[in-house]
Amino acid sequence: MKLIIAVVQDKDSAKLAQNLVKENIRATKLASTGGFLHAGNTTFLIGTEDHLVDHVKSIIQQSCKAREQVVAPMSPMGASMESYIPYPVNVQVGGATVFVLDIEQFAQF
Ligand code: 2BA
Repeated sequence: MKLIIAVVQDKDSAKLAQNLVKENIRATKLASTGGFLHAGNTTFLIGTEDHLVDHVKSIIQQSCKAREQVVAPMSPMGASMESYIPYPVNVQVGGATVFVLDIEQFAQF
């Protein structure tokens, strides 16, 4: 069994949740925040059988798209020095960042 962790943009999370339900794939949604943009995103935890991993990845791929986002300058006063951005920059965010992990044990009580 595998645990798929998918970080997706908030704009895609409703569509992904819907498509997972449609395909009878179980998932948990967590509200999360990107370390770079400090913007809200959504993290899906999806526990699934090994043979369904590629299917789940393709559902994620079809549900999430990349977007350009302009990052406004952040003053050194309002942000920590490591995220200080002196001028507007374009970054491409997403579609989805996906991790696939082995599950040692799975139990439901
Ligand atoms: P953020 O950390 O807010 O990053 C948003 C986008 O900013 C990234 O999109 C990337 O294009 C850019 N970016 C991030 N760090 C950067 C840096 N040090 N310098 C320049 N540009 C940078 P994605 O790569 O599509 O990532 C979207 C979100 O997925 C991330 O939001 C983060 O929440 C998550 N993520 C991405 N890679 C991850 C990783 N290796 N581990 C954990 N979470 C990750």
